[in-house]
Amino acid sequence: MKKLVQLFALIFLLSAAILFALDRLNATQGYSGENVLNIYNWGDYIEPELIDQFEKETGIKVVYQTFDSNEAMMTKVEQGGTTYDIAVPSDYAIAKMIDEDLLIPLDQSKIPNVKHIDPRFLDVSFDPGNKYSIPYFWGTVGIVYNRDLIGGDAITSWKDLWKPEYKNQILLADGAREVMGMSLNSLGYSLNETDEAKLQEAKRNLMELTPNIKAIVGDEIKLLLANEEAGIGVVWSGDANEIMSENDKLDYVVPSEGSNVWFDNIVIPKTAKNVEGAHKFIDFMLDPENAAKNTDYVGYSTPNKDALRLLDPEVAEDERFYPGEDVTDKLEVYENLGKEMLAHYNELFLEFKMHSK
Ligand code: SPD
Repeated sequence: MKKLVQLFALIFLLSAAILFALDRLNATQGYSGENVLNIYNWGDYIEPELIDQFEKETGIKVVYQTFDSNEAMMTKVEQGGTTYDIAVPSDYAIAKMIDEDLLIPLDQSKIPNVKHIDPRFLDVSFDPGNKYSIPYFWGTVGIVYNRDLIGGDAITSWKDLWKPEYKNQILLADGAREVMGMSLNSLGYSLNETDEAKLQEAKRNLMELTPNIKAIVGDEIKLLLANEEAGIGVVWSGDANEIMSENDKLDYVVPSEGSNVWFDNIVIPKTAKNVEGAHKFIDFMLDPENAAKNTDYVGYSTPNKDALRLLDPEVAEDERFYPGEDVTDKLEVYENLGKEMLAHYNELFLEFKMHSK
């Protein structure tokens, strides 16, 4: 009898250990199955109530993880350790992921709400025919500045950032394309430059900006600028929009030399386990009411024309965040420069980052 009790105790302990190990595995590798949707999105990039609403409407449980750069996202999707059903890369990253066969072609018949997207955001160069991606948000890269803290003239150009009076005043968004692009544009070059001499010149130019750099940061850039820890930030337009509603001393400008116009689209990675649920999620996010609610919360510019009509006209008509084609035509989209050149941009950016610490 004693042996039997010991045997049961052993079986119990082993089962508990196996259940614990499986739970850990799920936590690190993502849950999978028909009733679960693994979403990989930028930080601060969805209205959380929409996740609850989607779960209630569909009975699908959402497991949500965030990233802070295209590079970090692509590395994780390529490694395949965690299998995501949804990811939200930007333009050049989408082109790269298509090239590397990392995405599933979308079934357009399951996304009827695509009719709400403004046609100017469809059939774009990085994904002709929207075979793999559906627009989520878009925007520009520019400069947000605090009129009181910097005093003097308004900032209008990238070149202004190198002025000695901005010592220790600048926060930069932590992105290789953004920072290298800023430097290239300030020198009058394209932000898709591949000429080595010009890239080295752009790096040296960045090194000269070091005394003015306070920090290179991720999503916390918004809090730091809103709390006036620095007077200037190089940011994505939606982040500027969000903090400008909290601090009326802030303004946003797209620099006169030119800048980047970017598009973040929703895709389904090849390793997805819940392709059906992923299509449901995409269609859900395109519903104009949901897209408007998401836009209100996130602060970024929506490509959804019918959601735009539901927004406060003051928001929808603000040309700083909804510039017309006359402005966006002068801006550049990041091109997919190929694996090696993108790695080179990263290296140059990292060298500058180490130098500016
Ligand atoms: N906090 C959400 C940030 C999303 C920014 N995406 C912009 C990518 C530009 N390449």
